[in-house]
Amino acid sequence: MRGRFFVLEGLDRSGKSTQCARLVEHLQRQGRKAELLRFPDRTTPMGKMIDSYLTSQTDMNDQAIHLLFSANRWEKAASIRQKLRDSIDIVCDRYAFSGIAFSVAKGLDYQWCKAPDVGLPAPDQVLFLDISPEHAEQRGGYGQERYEKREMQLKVREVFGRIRDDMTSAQGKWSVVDAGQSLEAVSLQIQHIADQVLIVDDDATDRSALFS
Ligand code: DGP
Repeated sequence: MRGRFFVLEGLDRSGKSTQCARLVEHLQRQGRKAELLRFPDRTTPMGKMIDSYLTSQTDMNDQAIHLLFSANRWEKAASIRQKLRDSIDIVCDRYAFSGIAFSVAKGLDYQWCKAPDVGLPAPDQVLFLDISPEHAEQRGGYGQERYEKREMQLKVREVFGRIRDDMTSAQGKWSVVDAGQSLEAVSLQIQHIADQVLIVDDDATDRSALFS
């Protein structure tokens, strides 16, 4: 049976990375093959350019960096599809939804931002870890990276709301998890949602291409 593709999205410091690791462990405890993936993948040549941008070592035009983030996901598209075919579950820390949210928050057009990611492997389930920017900040504060500022995070959260509406009307699978709860409570909620995805008959739906 095909592996399942889970995407965790949310604001900076919403707990995505911790919860991704926990979900991988949860799937593995059930005897499944599960792997963690994260975007941006800063290890590839394109990822290194993204890293340099995020740490403000280089500047780039908003459109150019948007396309670079998308290209960084396309670099992995074939390998994601192959792993899913090989019955490997993928738990992905950010995906195209972050791509849209951050660029639209900077003022770019929504449809323009969506276009480069059309056709990427579509997740079976998106888990959006929702937290207010104020609450996120209390978790040790933001670091030095470019987008880690409250005004930006507020706008990003707003765009994520628009994406959620968009996905829901397109029958995409998008669940909102209250990330302000305890670590354990968030994990349990995520595991519950993931378990529902595992029992759905895989052939019933075709989720192979994003936004199409
Ligand atoms: P992370 O490694 O998850 O902390 O992400 C680094 C930063 O990059 C974070 O502020 C969110 C932002 N980001 C992630 N994906 C994208 C994307 O596709 N486009 C843009 N513009 N920003 C992104």
